[in-house]
Amino acid sequence: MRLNRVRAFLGACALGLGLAAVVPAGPAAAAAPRHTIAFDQYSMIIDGQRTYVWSGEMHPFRLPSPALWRDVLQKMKAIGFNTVSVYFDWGYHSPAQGVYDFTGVRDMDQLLDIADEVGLYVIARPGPYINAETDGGGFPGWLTTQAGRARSDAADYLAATDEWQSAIDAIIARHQLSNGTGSVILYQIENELAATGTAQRNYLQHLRDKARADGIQVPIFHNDRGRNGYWVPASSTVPGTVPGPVDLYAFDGYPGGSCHTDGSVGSPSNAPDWGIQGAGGAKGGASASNTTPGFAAEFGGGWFDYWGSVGTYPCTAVREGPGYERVFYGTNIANRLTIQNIYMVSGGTSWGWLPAPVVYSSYDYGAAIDEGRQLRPKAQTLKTLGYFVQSVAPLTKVDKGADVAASSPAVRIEHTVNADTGTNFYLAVHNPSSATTDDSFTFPITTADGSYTVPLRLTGQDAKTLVADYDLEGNHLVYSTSEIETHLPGVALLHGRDGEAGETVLRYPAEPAVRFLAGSGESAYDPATGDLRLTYTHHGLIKIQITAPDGPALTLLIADEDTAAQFWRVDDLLVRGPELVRTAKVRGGRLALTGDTKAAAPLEIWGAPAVHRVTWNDRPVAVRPAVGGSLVAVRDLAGARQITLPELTTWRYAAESPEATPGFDDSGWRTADQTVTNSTTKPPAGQVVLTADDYGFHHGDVWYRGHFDGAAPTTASVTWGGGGAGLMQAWLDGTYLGQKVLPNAVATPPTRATDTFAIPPELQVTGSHVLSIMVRNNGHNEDGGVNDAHKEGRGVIGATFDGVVPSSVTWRIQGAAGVDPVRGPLNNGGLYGERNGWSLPGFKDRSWSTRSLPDNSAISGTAWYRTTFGLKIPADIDASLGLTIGDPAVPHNARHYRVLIFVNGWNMGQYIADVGPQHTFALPTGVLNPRGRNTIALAVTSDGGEANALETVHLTTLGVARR
Ligand code: IPT
Repeated sequence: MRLNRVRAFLGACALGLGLAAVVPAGPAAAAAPRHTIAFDQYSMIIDGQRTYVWSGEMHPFRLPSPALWRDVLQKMKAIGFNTVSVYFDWGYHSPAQGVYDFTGVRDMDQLLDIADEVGLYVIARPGPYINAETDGGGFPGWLTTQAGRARSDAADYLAATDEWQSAIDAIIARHQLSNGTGSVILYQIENELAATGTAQRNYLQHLRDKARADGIQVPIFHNDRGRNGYWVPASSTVPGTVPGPVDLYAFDGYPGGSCHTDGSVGSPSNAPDWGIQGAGGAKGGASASNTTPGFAAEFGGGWFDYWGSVGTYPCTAVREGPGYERVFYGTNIANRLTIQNIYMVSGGTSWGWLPAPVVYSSYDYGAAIDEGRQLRPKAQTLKTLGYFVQSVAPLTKVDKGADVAASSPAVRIEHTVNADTGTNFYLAVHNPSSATTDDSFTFPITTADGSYTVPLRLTGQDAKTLVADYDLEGNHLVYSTSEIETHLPGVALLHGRDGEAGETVLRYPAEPAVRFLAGSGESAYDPATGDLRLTYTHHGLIKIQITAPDGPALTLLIADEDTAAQFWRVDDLLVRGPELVRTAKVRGGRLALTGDTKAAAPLEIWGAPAVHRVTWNDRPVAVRPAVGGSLVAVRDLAGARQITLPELTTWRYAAESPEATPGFDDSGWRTADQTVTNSTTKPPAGQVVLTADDYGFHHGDVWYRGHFDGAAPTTASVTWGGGGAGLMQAWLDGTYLGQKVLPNAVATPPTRATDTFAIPPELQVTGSHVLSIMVRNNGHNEDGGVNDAHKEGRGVIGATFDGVVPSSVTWRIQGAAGVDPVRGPLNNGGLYGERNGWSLPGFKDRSWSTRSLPDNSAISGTAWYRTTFGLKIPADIDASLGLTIGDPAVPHNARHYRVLIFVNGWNMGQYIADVGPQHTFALPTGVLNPRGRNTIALAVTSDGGEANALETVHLTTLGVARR
């Protein structure tokens, strides 16, 4: 077997197909431990070991707090992932062509160090195009001004991507597993490039060549938008696919459905067979490449939510919850997708001006780890699946097994077999998989051990993977109707649904001693076959000690789902009790555990026979040995104390928008003087270019002042681009004309419009005039369609007076005053307050008036509210806090105002009262100082009057844990 693989590997290399086995060259490499990364049609093979790559997506740019990267990555590891998939967002690092910033929250070296330290492999996805519901799909603002078609082989575009790759590849290359200096195992070029012409082929080849030239040695892949067979390695012989310059083929899919923005929920969908169970069958052709592992580069772990929604995240977390995970991920496992990345596992926040027009600030995604970094119930199901795929090695090399028919047509069995070990896997799922009926049935199992008829039940949205003919820590498992969660020498953890019957059959040459240490059940030994049959009902924890005359002892732990959720597999240990176990270090008989508690929790440890002293978060824990080989803490671990948060009662207040007044001095602003733009939205004939990006103002708010002499018009029509739920406000000669908002609540929201302001008769006089316009740019479009959609103009595109282009208007433009060196290019736009430091913690606001909230009137335009408060969260408490504006029970109300939320200067999101749905904004520790002073500055942009004033504002607790 091994010989074959090596031969295949050399053959592929000779063909230049780049099966990556990596031998670093040069003197520096000599010291580093070398690792090999290879693959075949079954799985990745890392250091000669077949590896199930069980990956979750998280975005460092959506969590502006490096200390919390460790928190989230440890949580991912704890819930069973061995890999994290990471997009890198070009625009997040590049405020201007040639300028790249990887400092502070943008320090990707640090992120990759932490991933390695935590023990996660990394799938690096640097784009250049990422989509990801980010501004411009990850393209920097300055890229909108290029002439050449993006995502093609246009020379100016490739020069730009070269810049980005040079910068990001230098970092990624340092962290490759192959060098022994990190844990990056895979590298993605582009994302969902669904155009397949020559320009795109050249482009992909260019990206690949550049990556290799930059020292990227790990296998390279692309993520196909659906399993279309676009960009498949040349080694594959599946007909109808498009070859590309990649080593692996990968695709994405979101077949689970999400909750609807109006609050309705569709019925469950069916899980597709996107691998060896599907059409194409045993050859593996159904994965669209028959020489590389089944690879879902993104598979739905939730879905994003839209401006104007009722707020779908809590609903999506349930719809794509435990049942969905078992049915859909289970089906993928049965289809031999041995590289599976769940998008998202920790969604985070699209803070600042990161959101693409389709999304608001929260990118919670209904994911397993919520935006406040708390584990949702679905994380526990992921844990059972993640531990399973990593514990049961034969899963990494399966073929489609013989057809198996269940006794009920309401159930379908997907059968796979590992030919080397003889291990059989049976996925039992409803037929169709969307069905949720209560079905009890049997199905036949035939393995080297003989033939059995196995009883099973499926009720609700559910699926189970049973294992037969398997070496369970030196004990031979004939089959079990409980699912395997994990095992280590001396102990195995199985699980099943509470109240459902289970049976586990093990085989021994002579009758073993069987003791139920906890829970109840029956045991029967058949000397004719050697079968030991254990029968029981899943409930709580059943502990069975099996001692065979010769052979290793085994403690079987059989848990219901709630009990299974209490277990943590950390390296070679199994720990039960705490809310979370992060790390375990054994040294000289001492075991140091770290983790979290919420309520007081018991602690039991398996797999540490030589340990006699235990610490929990560096504090000693008294333990005693228990029957069954575990250690048990004598007293419960302490839980978290409750915390109290200050009321935000006193606010300082100042109005701004002086740009609206005729006498405002705009002499320092840019004069609009360009006559050519590469935006897809050209100005009307006879008008200068006005689009903000052409003048270097890429994010947030931008002001325009149009000066003209003569008669004032009766109407002014403005074509403008504002992204999702964008806003425009206008004044003539200091008089407020009103505001316009782009409509929302549809999957592809309009991102530009032409709107007309009627000029009040009293302003229609002859003289010198100034038309002041403020446009809020809620993001550049993504470029999913490869049609330069990100180049749609932002700000004012064109203006006509009484239907014609006015002959002599001098336009001046002002956006952000510069780039915040700490908070980065996406933190600020061009509000007067932002340009003058009002968003910053150090700003002196003592001369401002005081206000209390809710306020009872608002100006038209923007006013700021600032407050300072202290926090005294104890050092051993991880308090996840948020800021809530208005009534969270009402997704949107009739108030026409919106708020930019600056916390210690960080722009943590935008509240839009009449669009919604978000009321609560996560404030990550690091942005927030848990033990010191904090400043909140709210920029409130309102239509004015009593009805459009700021509502209540308070701090909220999103989760409290002790660690
Ligand atoms: C796919 C993208 O690859 C990813 O970047 C993100 O946008 C995700 O979906 C949705 O959150 S796009 C695909 C579903 C068409």
